[in-house]
Amino acid sequence: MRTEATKRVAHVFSLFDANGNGILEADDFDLMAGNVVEAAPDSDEAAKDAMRAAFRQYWTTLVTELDTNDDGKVSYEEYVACVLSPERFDTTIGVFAEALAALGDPDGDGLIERPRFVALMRAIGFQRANIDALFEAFGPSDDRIQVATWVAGIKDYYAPDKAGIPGDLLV
Ligand SMILES: [Ca+2]
Ligand SMILES: [Ca+2]
Ligand SMILES: [Ca+2]
Repeated sequence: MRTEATKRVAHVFSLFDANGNGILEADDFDLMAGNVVEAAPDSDEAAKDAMRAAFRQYWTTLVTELDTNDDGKVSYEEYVACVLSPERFDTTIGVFAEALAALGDPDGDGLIERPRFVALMRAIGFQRANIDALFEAFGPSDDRIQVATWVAGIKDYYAPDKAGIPGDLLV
């Protein structure tokens, strides 16, 4: 596992601990899903439902795969031990990436304007300056990025063997 990859997933742990008690639990994901959906007022209900479902699946996968002491919560130690195992997380991360990017593209033209991207990433909790740096790294054209670029970027973010990728700008 690359140091950069560990830093990336550690950062996500701190953001996904939405209620800030140092441990991941179902409440965190409900809270986060609510914040993210709220940041996409123009999206239709189907896209919002898909996002909520993706957060639920994310949590279910985490608690199923990582809750080694079986207390229904995921500590940082449990999390970091194997969140970067691609065979366990590829599908869930893929669903999550597609749902998030789709939420940023309410008109379905395959492009995401910067304000929508910023709003969603702010809702997750990333820093504004880092979000802008990431957007630039995605090579925007006319201040818009491709949905597919963002999906690929999210998947790369969780890849244990990747370093020097746009996602490192978020950490
Ligand atoms: Ca928590
Ligand atoms: Ca646990
Ligand atoms: Ca669009």
